[in-house]
Amino acid sequence: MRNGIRRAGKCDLQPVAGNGLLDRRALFRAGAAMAAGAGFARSANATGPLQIEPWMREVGAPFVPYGQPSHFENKVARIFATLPGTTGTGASRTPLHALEGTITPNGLHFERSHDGIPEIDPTAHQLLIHGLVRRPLSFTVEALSRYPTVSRIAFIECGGNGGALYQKSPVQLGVQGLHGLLSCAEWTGVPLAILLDEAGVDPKARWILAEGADAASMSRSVPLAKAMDDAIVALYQNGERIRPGNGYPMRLLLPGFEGNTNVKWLRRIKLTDGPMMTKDETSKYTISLPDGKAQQFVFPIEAKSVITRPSPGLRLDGAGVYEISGLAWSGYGRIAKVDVSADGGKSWAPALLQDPVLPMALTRFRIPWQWNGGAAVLQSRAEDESGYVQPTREQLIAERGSKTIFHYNGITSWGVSANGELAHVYA
Ligand SMILES: Nc1nc2c(c(=O)[nH]1)N[C@H]1C(S)=C(S)[C@@H](COP(=O)(O)O)O[C@H]1N2
Ligand SMILES: [Mo]
Repeated sequence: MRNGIRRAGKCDLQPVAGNGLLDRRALFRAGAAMAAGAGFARSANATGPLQIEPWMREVGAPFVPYGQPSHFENKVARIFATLPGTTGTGASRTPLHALEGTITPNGLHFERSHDGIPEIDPTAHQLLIHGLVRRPLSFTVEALSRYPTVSRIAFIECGGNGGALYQKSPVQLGVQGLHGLLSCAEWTGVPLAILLDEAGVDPKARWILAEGADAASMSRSVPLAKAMDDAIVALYQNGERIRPGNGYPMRLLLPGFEGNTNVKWLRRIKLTDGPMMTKDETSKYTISLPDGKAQQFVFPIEAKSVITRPSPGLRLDGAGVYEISGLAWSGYGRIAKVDVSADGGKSWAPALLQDPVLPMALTRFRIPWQWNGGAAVLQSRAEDESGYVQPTREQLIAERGSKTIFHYNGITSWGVSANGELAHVYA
């Protein structure tokens, strides 16, 4: 497979599902043997003795204060668009097809901003906690840094991610274009419950309003129960200060809740007795149903998965054994299982889940596949620990209609043609 997709070797393992899916345990048991028999390494006799390469003949580059990836990797980049006539509102998407493991490097974390990225002086920024509390409090970044901190690996997915799959015919994009409003990082900060306890929550409080310091003043209402449970006022992203595009100097992290509620550039939390019905939770982020009604406050992301490799834009280089790999996640907890199909959903085989499998974090899955060089349709189907199973696209649309763009978590299908090319298809 070109473009760096891993290709394993010939092996005589028996298929466990239609169209060539092999036992996931082969990745452990026979992984080395598969590679050894593969013939992808060249014979060392044929390549001759090791040469002194040009880069060994001169002193290497000096140190730099902040490192960047190799320039040979410069195609591994976000893609983005802003709405016509604006500079700020739009999104950049994570190149999921080009990444491995489960953690998104900070420079590739997706960004969704309703009015650009504010340039916030961290020494001037404050977080106000007020409303139904005994005493309103204001925190500087410096003050927050002295509170007990926790770290947590969590995905953030925009509620609009995958929205193109509600359309009648399959939009011809790859996994980055279709599902790239999804990233996962280790977030570090102060549990919001500690700050709310200090302010003294009035027994009448039921919700919080969280507001950002951007020009959009983006704000969302969230049940107090979530704020007291696992919400974090995050200051760090993968060990360094949060990037400007992701909420510097602080953001709200609500593990498993739709991206929009994870308010960036957080400046205000107001405790209230009910939701505030802000523009961001009435005109947007509601699910329009076929009967004209709308579902509001749909918070957790339902279980979802997608195959990242192979996927459109990448290409299979001749019949043989390949590893199918992808990501699964759920806002309701851990991923329990991912099944993969190579025949458009007729038959399924369980994929290997790579450790660690964390609640509300991305989980990597893998399964070996013997491609016979013919047509195939690759799909993945996640199940979370609540027992909820990712629906097919038909099931999702039968239930919800297709008037919305939000919370698409149906199955995605990649069609493979005999020339090894992949395309987004509806199976
Ligand atoms: N203040 C503020 N917070 C915001 C937004 C925004 O525009 N302004 N966008 C929201 C949306 S729609 C999403 S999906 C997530 C995206 O987080 P990220 O940009 O760090 O990936 O941030 C949310 N928080
Ligand atoms: Mo979003």
